[in-house]
Amino acid sequence: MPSSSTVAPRLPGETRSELRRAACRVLVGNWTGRSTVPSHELYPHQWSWDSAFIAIGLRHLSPVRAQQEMETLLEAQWGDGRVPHIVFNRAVPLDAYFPSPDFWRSSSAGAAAGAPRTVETSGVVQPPVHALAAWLVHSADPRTSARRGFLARVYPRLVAWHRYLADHRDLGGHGLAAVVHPWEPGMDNSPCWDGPLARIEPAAAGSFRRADLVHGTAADRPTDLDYGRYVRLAAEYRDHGYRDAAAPHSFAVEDPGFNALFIASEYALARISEALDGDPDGHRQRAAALTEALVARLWSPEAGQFLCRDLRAPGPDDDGRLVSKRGAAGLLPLVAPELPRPIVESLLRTVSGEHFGLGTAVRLLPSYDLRGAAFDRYCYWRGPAWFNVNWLLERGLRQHGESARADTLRAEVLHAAAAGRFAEYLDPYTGQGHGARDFSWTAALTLDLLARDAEPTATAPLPSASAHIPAPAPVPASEKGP
Ligand code: 9WN
Repeated sequence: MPSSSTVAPRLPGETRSELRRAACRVLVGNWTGRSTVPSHELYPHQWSWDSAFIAIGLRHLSPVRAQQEMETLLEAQWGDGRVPHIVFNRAVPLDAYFPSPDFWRSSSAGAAAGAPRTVETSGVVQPPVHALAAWLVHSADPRTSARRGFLARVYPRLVAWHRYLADHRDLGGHGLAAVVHPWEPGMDNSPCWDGPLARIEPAAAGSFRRADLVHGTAADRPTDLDYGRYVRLAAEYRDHGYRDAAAPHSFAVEDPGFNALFIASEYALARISEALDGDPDGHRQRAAALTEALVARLWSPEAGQFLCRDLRAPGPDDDGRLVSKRGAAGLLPLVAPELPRPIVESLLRTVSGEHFGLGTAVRLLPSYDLRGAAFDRYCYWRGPAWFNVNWLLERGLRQHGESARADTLRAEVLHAAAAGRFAEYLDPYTGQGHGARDFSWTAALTLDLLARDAEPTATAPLPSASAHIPAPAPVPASEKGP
């Protein structure tokens, strides 16, 4: 186990360039022509927040491809502004992933909500990390971005996306966006959803066929009972035309991770609007109001972190109840720049305290409370460490002046990515990889962290980083930018 004073070694130059080549190879291999699959076997379509993280890495390989990644996703935006969590590739057989397009039936069932006619999508959403990604993609190569009119094209779509969240998803009425399905916060199987999900009658076991168990280890994946509930909720939304005003939304939760990314992205919209000679003030005001609502609704001084609010839990004032379970999403508000300093300090203590143990018990932030009864080091979002969460934490630490801790975390993430063949997630205690390998956001965020400058000096032995590293296939010169 690491001690709190451990400084992860900086990868030597040779290993860094091998790792970079390997990460590029994954992204090139997972590119399908207009976007990137998270993993060819397990997730053979385009996913919303995956694409944002992927674009953040792709910008170092091909700024044009990174722009395309974002634009392909945004082309599938619905008329009401929602950005769907999956954009289906029609060339992929229906049984390759469940729920497939014939379950969602977006173009017909979602017509009243403005679902596109020419592409099939899911009807739920994922965390709004897109404006942040778009800004970072632009910043990687502003000249090519300007020449291609990238920001001018994506800005109105991103504004409409945020407006959808503000207008249709403020189910609690206090300014935060609520998620209406465990797939929406991106952390599908978190123990934080166990309570809200327990009230949902599952769809009959024989009424659907899962595809994930063909590729994933069953013990690592959500149970059939949970899947039954996921299916029930999605079908209920679909059968109400995906209209938020009409749907009962039997699951409705204010999630701190989702709203923290909303805040970070609203600040990114301010930067984008400035770059387009617009007025950023409205975005800054919305970001500040969201931050205030996040603190007022979800901060728990006793827990020293943010918690989810279950809007459907019976409570005295009809305002739901905070869920007492500690998910890593409750630390992600560190990405919000204007968080009050005492809250930042409390979060920093929680990150390395007994519940998350970063730098003391584990090297990467686990997805769930190490001390929680539901903690499981292998099971989907019930304990394993995920690269996107750690990338966000690294950013949050740096933003709040914790550069030494951020440097250490960055080095640990790079080591883990190298040792685990770009695994989807890791056992937080041993660093052993689980889930899919050659996972796109792991490779992309590796590229992004490699692209930053300073790293701490080497003090410990290196993992074998280069064992799985063939040369990447080339990206055509036309996609590389000037
Ligand atoms: C459902 C694609 C997605 C990620 C999610 C992750 C997992 C899907 C699933 O894979 O969710 O959206 O089938 O389990 O939980 O965060 O975006 O990588």
